[in-house]
Amino acid sequence: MTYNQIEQEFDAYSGWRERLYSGIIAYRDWLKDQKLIDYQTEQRLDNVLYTLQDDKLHVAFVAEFSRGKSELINAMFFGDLGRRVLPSAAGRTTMCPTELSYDAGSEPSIRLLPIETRSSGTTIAEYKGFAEEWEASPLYINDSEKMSEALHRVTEVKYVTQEHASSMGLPIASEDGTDDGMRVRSDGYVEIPRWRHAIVNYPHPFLEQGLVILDTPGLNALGIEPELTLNMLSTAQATLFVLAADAGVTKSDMALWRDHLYSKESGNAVDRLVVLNKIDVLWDELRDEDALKSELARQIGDTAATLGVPEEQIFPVSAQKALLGKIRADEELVSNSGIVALENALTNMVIPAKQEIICENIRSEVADIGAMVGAMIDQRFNDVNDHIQELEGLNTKNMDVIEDMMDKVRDDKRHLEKNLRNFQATRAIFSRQTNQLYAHLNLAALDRRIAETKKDMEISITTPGLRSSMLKFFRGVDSVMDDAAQQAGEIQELMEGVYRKFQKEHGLANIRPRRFSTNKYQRELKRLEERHDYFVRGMAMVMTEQAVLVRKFYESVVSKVRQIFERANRDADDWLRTIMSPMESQVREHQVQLRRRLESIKRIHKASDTLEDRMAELQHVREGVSGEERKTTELLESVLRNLQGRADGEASPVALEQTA
Ligand SMILES: Nc1nc2c(ncn2[C@@H]2O[C@H](COP(=O)(O)OP(=O)(O)OP(=O)(O)O)[C@@H](O)[C@H]2O)c(=O)[nH]1
Ligand SMILES: [Mg+2]
Repeated sequence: MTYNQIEQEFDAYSGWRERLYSGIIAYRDWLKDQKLIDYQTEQRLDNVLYTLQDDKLHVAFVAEFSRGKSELINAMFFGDLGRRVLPSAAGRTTMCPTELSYDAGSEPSIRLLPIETRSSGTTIAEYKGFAEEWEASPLYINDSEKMSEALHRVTEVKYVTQEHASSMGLPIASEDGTDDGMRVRSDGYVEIPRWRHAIVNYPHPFLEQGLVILDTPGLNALGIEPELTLNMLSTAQATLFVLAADAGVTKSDMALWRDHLYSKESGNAVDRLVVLNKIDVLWDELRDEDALKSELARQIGDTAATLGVPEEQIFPVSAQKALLGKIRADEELVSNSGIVALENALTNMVIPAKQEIICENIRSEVADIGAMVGAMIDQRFNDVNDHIQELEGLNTKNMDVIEDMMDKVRDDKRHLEKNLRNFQATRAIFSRQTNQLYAHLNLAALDRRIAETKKDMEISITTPGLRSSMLKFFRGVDSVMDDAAQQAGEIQELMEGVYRKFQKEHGLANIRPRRFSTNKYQRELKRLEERHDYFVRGMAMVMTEQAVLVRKFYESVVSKVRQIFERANRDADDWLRTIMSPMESQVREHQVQLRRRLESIKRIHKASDTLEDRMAELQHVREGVSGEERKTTELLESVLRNLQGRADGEASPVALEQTA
């Protein structure tokens, strides 16, 4: 087998994920055993584990038709299979966006969504939830003939009338033959893709580890299906834009790049790699090594200048030779194909980006739980130390002193109970404020806003008109989020007051309630707005069937905004459900301690226990808490070590692990 960089990096990445996963399980189980966490906190840790498990890495391939996207995917990911997996041929080949991934829960298969579903106004993401809408065929992975037959279905087309094509929002090619639309045959029928989307469930090692590859057709797919640009490309950890050395950067390549891939906002498209494919064409033309080198350098320079990216971001390769080289295990051919540098660049981009996201998502959660557990342990120390001190003052077995002491503990206990009753009264205010928070995040209200905006949009026929009603919509939802943030702040303050009171009056450890921030939703809304504004501005230039497209596009934005709100609601639920729990477990533990202290003083009082015995026992308890602390710190540190690195701009955790 040929040396495969991607495979190694993926293995390292999976290893890292496994370590993190099992570290968190060990930590959680230990905390449970020691009763250091309550049920809610345990669930928070389970959620962290779930985030880790459900972890996909998206890589998208985008280009005009025939630049070699499918061939490149074959070469990069399936070279070890000894044959071509995705169909790749001259002319338009891939007719529908094709997602390659693996879900162990279902059989290997190819699922196809009929093109007619475009008329329904439902997004591809939503269709994923409805298995019966897709046409599924099994994938016989050990029979290469049957397998390529099945995969060939992504090339299927059908012929319909122009009206029918237009009603589905499919643009028709102009008579001068520009390639932006569906081709009209001499009999007047239009050739359109038979499928809108394909999902291939294929048990390949990379896919098993969570890689999701998106192959797009060079059929103005991005213009036709806004969801691809807005959702799939924007969530991809990397996008490869493919050009062909024999074609150069054509006008339509440029339009694709400018309209869908290049983004001023994110600098010079940092998560994009540009591939200059088919360099073998030059090998044939230019036999002379020097001439070849300078021609390549010239093409790279030109491409970089035209696209506005640094030269280092452009990778000259030959997908065809790379695939051939891998199939034949011809290392020299693989090396000449340039594929290794591209594979390295991709893994260096995708894996750290994914790790960064994972770390970002769980780091603060783990640290937060760690701090809470630390405070619980401190409190255990305090309780036992207080008790030891108490008994140390008892060396004279003065009955009065003992009785005083009992009174004091009893007072403490009563005081705590009273505070608990007062706290119940706070609950009424809490639930009122909670209702207000839910009112801001209310989905029905969002739906009303959506309906209003839609009405606005339907009456505005100009692009600026559309733009302004969409911007108004975004401003509206942003200010709703602001209101929600403010309300959450008030709840937070109320709860902090409660925490402070208990902590101050009962000497409890300083734990603060968890925060609820709307920042991440607002950031997502902002990004959505930017992408979407960019899209609308580009639209007037290229689109003909504006009304249909706006509707489709709009639906995809709306579903995304709705998802953000749904998530905010779920997170708020979670937050409100658990905001009290750290303090409740603190108080519960303190109550138990008070009862224990009272009991032990009573026994000394009744002389059924000697002071020495009690002291020895307490020393033993204290040692127990010390041991508990050591082990807890150890387990937490092992988790945090796996989460470090990326945030401070150091090497990725995977790289750290390898050099260690
Ligand atoms: N010489 C040469 N030909 C290549 C190379 N890569 C792909 N091709 C050829 O280019 C043609 C198009 O390749 P595809 O992989 O189908 O291109 P695509 O970008 O997927 O095209 P669509 O699916 O139609 O959008 C095929 O005939 C390939 O054999 C390469 O590196 N060198
Ligand atoms: Mg293709």
